[in-house]
Amino acid sequence: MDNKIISDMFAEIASMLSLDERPTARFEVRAYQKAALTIGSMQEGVDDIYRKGGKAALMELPGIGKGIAGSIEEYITTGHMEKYEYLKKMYPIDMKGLTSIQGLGARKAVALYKALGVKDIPTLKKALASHKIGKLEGFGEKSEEMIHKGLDLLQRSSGRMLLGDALPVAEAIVQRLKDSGLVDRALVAGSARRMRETVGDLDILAISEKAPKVMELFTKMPEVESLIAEGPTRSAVRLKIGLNCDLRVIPEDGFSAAVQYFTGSKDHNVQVRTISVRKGYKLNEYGLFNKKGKIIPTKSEEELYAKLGMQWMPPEMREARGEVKLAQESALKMPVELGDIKGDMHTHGRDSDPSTDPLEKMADAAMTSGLKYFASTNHTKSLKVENGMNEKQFELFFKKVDALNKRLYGKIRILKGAEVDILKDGSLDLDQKCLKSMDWVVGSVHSAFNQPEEEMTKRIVKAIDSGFIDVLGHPTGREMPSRDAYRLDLDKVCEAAERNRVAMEINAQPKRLDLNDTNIISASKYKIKFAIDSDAHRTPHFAYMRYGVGTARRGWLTKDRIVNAMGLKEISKYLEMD
Ligand code: DGT
Ligand code: CA
Ligand code: CA
Ligand code: ZN
Repeated sequence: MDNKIISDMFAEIASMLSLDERPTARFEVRAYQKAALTIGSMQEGVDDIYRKGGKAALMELPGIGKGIAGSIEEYITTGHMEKYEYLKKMYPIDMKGLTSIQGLGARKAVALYKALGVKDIPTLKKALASHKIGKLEGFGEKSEEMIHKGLDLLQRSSGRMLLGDALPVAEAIVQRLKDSGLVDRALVAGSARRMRETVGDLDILAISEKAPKVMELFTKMPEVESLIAEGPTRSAVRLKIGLNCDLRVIPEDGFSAAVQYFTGSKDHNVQVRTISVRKGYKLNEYGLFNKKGKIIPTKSEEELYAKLGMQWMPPEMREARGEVKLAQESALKMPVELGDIKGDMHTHGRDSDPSTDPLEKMADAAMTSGLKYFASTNHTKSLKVENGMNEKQFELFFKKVDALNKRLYGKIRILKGAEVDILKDGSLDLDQKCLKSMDWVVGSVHSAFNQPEEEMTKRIVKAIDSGFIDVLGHPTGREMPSRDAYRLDLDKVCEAAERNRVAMEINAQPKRLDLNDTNIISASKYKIKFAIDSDAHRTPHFAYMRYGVGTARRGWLTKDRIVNAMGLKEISKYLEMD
């Protein structure tokens, strides 16, 4: 669907044309603004409309005349838009980015470009740092300060936060609302409910007969830094953690529809709405309505989806990746759940790293989390920062594990393992005898992240082909927000994993979530299993498992694909097959 791209281009054309002094330009500006609005808010793709009815069908849309329809046609058929490119040559600047700053319009943006070479937000920052803007004609100190403030605001509000930082706060707020006794129901919706790896803001929904009291409680909570807006049914606050949070109080009849709507994603909603229209309903954030506009109460999301002839699906799957069609055909398989997880295949302990918790404590915490087994996988000698262990140290450590296993027999089982470094050349950081003595080996890259794609791929494939590793740890190596994934041919790696019966990890650390959802979808085409691991370095980290499970669910993985969803008996058999 090209709507967003075309709508953005039209908006940019309008702002560039607004610099034209001729009176006729004013009409053109209005026309492009209107077209941008029309296309930006349409449900159907302009490309679909064009394919069905040609240029004539485009001209039937409100505010689209012959000239603009021609531009749309040009873009759909050639991928170019001459008018846009012509104007862009005159004003080679990021008009959309710059004019999204409060206090900076198209005219001023061009003036800054001509005087100081400001092209985009980074160059604007430089100009601000050198205090040159205030001295320009038509700007002044006040204007410079306004632009500065506008930029700060934009950057603060466009920042996304890790799910692992945001979700616990959202849940604490929901708990606070419930504890107050003022609400009948409350829940977190939006991207946090879909377990997206980062969230832009929090969306909380509640049912209450005492909306004003709920709003008062919400806007005065200790988590709040400042009030953005307060209304009878909706309030918005800035939280101290640096995230905005919305609360909506909704009547009971419309609650399921509101939960469905505000859970999103937007693209999923657009598809669901199309289905509701075909069924003769109207669906929006206020409810499900029949043709006469009468609300059809639904008690749950399940009932709502059922009315539309669809299976209910977990929020994590609602990303418009084909789930809607499958749900209509009742062909959707339910993904793995946190409750399916019986073990954890990647954990650390004090025997290697003094800053982590001792093995006994890790075992206690694993039991408390309901696990039946976990692999203790300390780092190996090359990883000096984590006090990686050598062969001798592993041998001694495993005696300790044996003793502890005896004591804990029937309660929990500790698997003997390591997180062995995959060295630069693809060799492993421990000798074969040591590796053979283990139940479970995680192989991970912790160095030379900048290798070219081919070299990194060969390195990892070599490690997998060695036959000594059981799972590839955090396969792409990213750490949000600072370190991107290394360059890697994931298909080649998955092929190697398939031929060696090596699993791929879904590392559940909130800053990793590696593999991520889209990687998982690609990787799941191969006949491989996945291990969802907390990578716990301390006892509280076992709780990270939920983020890994959320990510696996976003990648549509069913329980049978997950190594650590096996019970102890089953996994013991699986490990013996080596
Ligand atoms: P975020 O906050 O950027 O991490 O992502 P979301 O998904 O939480 O998005 P947000 O907070 O803007 O809106 C919450 C949900 O509300 C979104 O997932 C779907 C629904 N929604 C928002 N805007 C629209 C819209 O224009 N059309 C439709 N159909 N749904 C929308
Ligand atoms: Ca949100
Ligand atoms: Ca929101
Ligand atoms: Zn690691």
